[in-house]
Amino acid sequence: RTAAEWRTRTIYQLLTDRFAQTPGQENLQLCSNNENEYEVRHYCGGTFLGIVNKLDYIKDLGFDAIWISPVVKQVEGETRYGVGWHGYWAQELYQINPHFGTADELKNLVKAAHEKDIWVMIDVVPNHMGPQDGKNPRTEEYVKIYNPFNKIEDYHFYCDINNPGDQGNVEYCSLGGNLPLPDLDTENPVVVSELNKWVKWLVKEFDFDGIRIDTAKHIRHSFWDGFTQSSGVFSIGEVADSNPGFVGSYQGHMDSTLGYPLFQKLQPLYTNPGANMYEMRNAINDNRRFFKDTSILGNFLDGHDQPRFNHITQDKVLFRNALTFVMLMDGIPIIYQGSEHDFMGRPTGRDPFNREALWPSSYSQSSPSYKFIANINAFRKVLPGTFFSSLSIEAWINEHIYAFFKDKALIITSNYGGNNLNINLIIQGNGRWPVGEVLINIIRCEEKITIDESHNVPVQIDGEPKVLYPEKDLKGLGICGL
Ligand code: ABC
Ligand code: CA
Repeated sequence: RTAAEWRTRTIYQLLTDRFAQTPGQENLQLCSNNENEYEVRHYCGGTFLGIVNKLDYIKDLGFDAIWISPVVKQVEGETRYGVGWHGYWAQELYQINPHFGTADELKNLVKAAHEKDIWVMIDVVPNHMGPQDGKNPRTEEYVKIYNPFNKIEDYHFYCDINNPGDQGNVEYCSLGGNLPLPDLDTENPVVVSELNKWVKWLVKEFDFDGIRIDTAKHIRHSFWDGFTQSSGVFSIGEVADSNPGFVGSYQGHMDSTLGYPLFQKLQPLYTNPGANMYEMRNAINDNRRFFKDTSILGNFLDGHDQPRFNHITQDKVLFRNALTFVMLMDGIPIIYQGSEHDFMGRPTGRDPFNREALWPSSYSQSSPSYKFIANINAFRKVLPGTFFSSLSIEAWINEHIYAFFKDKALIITSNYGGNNLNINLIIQGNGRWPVGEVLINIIRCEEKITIDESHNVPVQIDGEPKVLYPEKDLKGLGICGL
């Protein structure tokens, strides 16, 4: 699948171990509401069969793609940070993690997803292998357990990443702090061709539609040209950095990246009514300056490495504004599992607690955030291709409000939160709509706004987001009962 094909999709990020257990073999007590830091770093029993069983839950939520955690076999040893339940600690690249199921079950998952028109993006980790606690990584004894990288010369000389400003340090040294992840020597041509061969095999064998590349900033840019080409599918790299110039420099070596620079603004701006929305203007301008194509950036509000949005604020009006922005701004929205039930990652909001099992939600499809997300996804589904290919245009801004036009839509978000306010605004239509045209708010269908005699849009802001669209263009499409 190509970038252009992915552009119209929305991605649900799920952690295989935490999403759903195999039907008939559930232990729903396992990992539910566990606040013990050590225990939550262990397997909770989610499986590929569990995902298959809950594909309709994802489909009804309106997603047409999923990003699943890495699937390869992990190092099994106990460590100070628990075990590799998350999938980022590989031992055997050509075997499937038996905790999640068999290779055939994984193939069936992809097949079942495709039958429901859900694409599958696989998380791949070419930077390092899994850690072994309390052992010297530069010994034959240590590296012999890995496949295919079982020789000392397959790895960089051990050092710690301790200087984030020094790209040499970031690329050649080990992540993981006091439990170092053995860093592959991705300058060694043998290692490079082995990794390229592997990703090609993985994508073909299981029929994946895209790859999410872990730790993209920890390998030199030029490595990615061959790697992404070998994969043959759309790629989104994780360059975990707030500098748009730096993150943007990776686009081209891979199709796209996660929207880290925008994310840096989203959480502070939408969780804190005191923050200044003019920063959003700057962030969007910076994105356009430094990325070749912002329409395919993987935008997110939170994820398994970030604090839960709903931990930072419990104001659901703010959450709905942030969701509206991230799901309709230029880019491919990525929504993290549990958002639809307002999970907050108790008690800290962060790793390891932001990776809750989903089963305590009982997979309810009637919770307010589930319905809210489903509604926006349904709206995206009926929009014409021009919505996704055209970039947003700022429509109105002040310290609290960020509103934008995108194709025929006018999207109004703010960070006032739920304060029962009532502000009247006139947004200039700039000739976009004829006098008398009726716009309907697809978030609250009873709200309709008529374009005034000066071609402008008179709106009343109460703190909730608005997604306005010409009513006549929605006829017959099932949105708001039209
Ligand atoms: C475990 C424990 C942690 C413990 C750690 C040492 O070991 O759980 O509590 O602190 C996997 C597991 C983790 C595990 C790690 C290490 O492995 O999921 O639970 O942590 O064993 C990817 C994945 C991530 C995965 C790995 C490793 C990589 O998404 O799930 O972790 O395969 C860096 C990397 C990034 C990585 C992330 C976890 O660490 O670059 O690829 N994610 C700064 C740095 C970033 C750094 C980030 C950490 O902090 O510039 O390089 O990411 O959050 C600014 C902040 C900055 C921040 C930027 C993005 O935003 O001020 O701190 O970036 O606003
Ligand atoms: Ca590296």
